[in-house]
Order: sequence, then structure tokens, then C-alpha cells
Amino acid sequence: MFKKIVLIIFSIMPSSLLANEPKDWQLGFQESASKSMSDIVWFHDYMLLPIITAITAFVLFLLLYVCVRFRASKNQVASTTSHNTVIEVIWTLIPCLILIVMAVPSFKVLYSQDEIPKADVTIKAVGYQWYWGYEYPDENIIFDSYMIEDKDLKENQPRLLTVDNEVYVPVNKVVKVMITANDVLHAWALPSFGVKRDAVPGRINETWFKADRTGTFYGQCSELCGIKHAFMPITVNVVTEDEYKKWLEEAKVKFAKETIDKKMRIVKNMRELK
Ligand SMILES: [Cu+2]
Repeated sequence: MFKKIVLIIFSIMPSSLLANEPKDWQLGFQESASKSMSDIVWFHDYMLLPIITAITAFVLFLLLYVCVRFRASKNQVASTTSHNTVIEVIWTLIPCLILIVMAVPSFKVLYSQDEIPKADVTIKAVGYQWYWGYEYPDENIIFDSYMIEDKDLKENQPRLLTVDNEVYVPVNKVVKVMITANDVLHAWALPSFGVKRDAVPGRINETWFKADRTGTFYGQCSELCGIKHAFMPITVNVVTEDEYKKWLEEAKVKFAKETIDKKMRIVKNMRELK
């Protein structure tokens, strides 16, 4: 039985450890691809998990202890103890200390995410019902990113996560993401980068990440936004500097904002003429 369990764990581990997307039967986080996410994983694995385990084991021990020690058959006369100052001080101080110990690394991670370093690339992500729109404000690029339906998926494209137009960013560069929405609340979330921010109509939220390896990374809208909430994935390709420059050149032609605006104006004028 034990051997079987170990086998199952090992058969799951390698694939889930190297995943940039969620995997069946996955336990724990996706593999980190930024310092921010590595800090989060460290905080979870080496601080929260041990504390949770210790508290759970301690409470279980106390429960079992009182069940045996104070069972009715051995305690015909009930104790009249109503308080004990030493114990009360201990059970107030120790949880306080645990919270303080947890707060230090927790705030460190929180503030490191909040303070945006000088950005090398800026992206604007706009949540729509139900797809994401992206803009590269410095590059005159704008495009929409729709999920690929099951029937149109190519080989090795993950279901519910693949999009038609992917976001491209260079590796080892600070990417600032400005996040907003056009209709209802959405949330732009990418687990491997440790990024999750609400997309609020009429307001811009900012976050950042610095991917430390290349690859295709998947995320999803993480705020219930209506019937197709589950069908507006986020795909980010982290590529080398040269590949990014090549993509920029193509994208500036394919997704040029000004020509798109012009087309929209023409459509608008035609509507007005009618
Ligand atoms: Cu959404």
C-alpha cells in the first residue's frame, strides 16, 4: 500500500513540478517563474505549512489528552476551576508571537509586489465579457485575445487555456501590467508569476512581474464575471530579447492601434450617415 502511494506521488510530481499550467491531480503551486512567486512559494512551504501542521497536531494532542485524562468514569466529581492566569497569558502571547513571525515575510512579499520597479515593458490588460484586450501603449499595439474552442485546438494546446492572440514579453525584464475592465469586475491572474489583480471598470490597477525563464504561461480570469467567466484565459509567452523584437515588428503591423482606430472611425461615420 505504502509503495503504491509513493509511486503515485512520484508519477504526479515531475509533470506538475515543471508545469506552467494547472495539471490533473495537482497538489500545491505551479512552478514559479519569477522572484515574486518564489518568495510566495517559500513563505507557504517553509512558514505557513509548518505552522499549520504544528498547530493542528498540538490541538489534536490536546483533544485526545482531555478525552482520556478527564473522561467521565475517572472524574465523578467535576472540577470547579474557572481560570488560570498563567495559561491565559500563554495562550494570548504565543498566538501573538506566531502572528508577528508570520507578518514579517508576508509584508515583505506584499510590498515587493506593490512597489513597481522601473518598467522595461508596459502592458495594459482590459477585461471584457468575456475575453481580454491588450495594449502596448509605448508600441502602438492593440489586440484582443479570445479563447480557442475545443474543436479548433491543435496538438499540445491545453483546453480552456489557449488563446488566439498571445501576449509576448521579454525574459528577465520588468513588465508593468496596467489592469482595468470595460464592463464588470474581472481579475488578471498568472500563477507562475505570482500575479493577481482585480480589473475594475473606471479604474486602473497596476502590478508587475519579471519572468526568469522562457516558456508559455497560462492564467485565467479570477473574478466571477458572468456566464463565460471560465472561458477568458490569459496566455503569456516569455521569449528572448531578440524574439521579442521580432514579434514587436510583426505586431506593430498586424495590431497597429492607429489603423484600427481609423477603421473604427470609418465604421462609426458610416453608421452616423445611415
Ligand atoms: Cu472575467
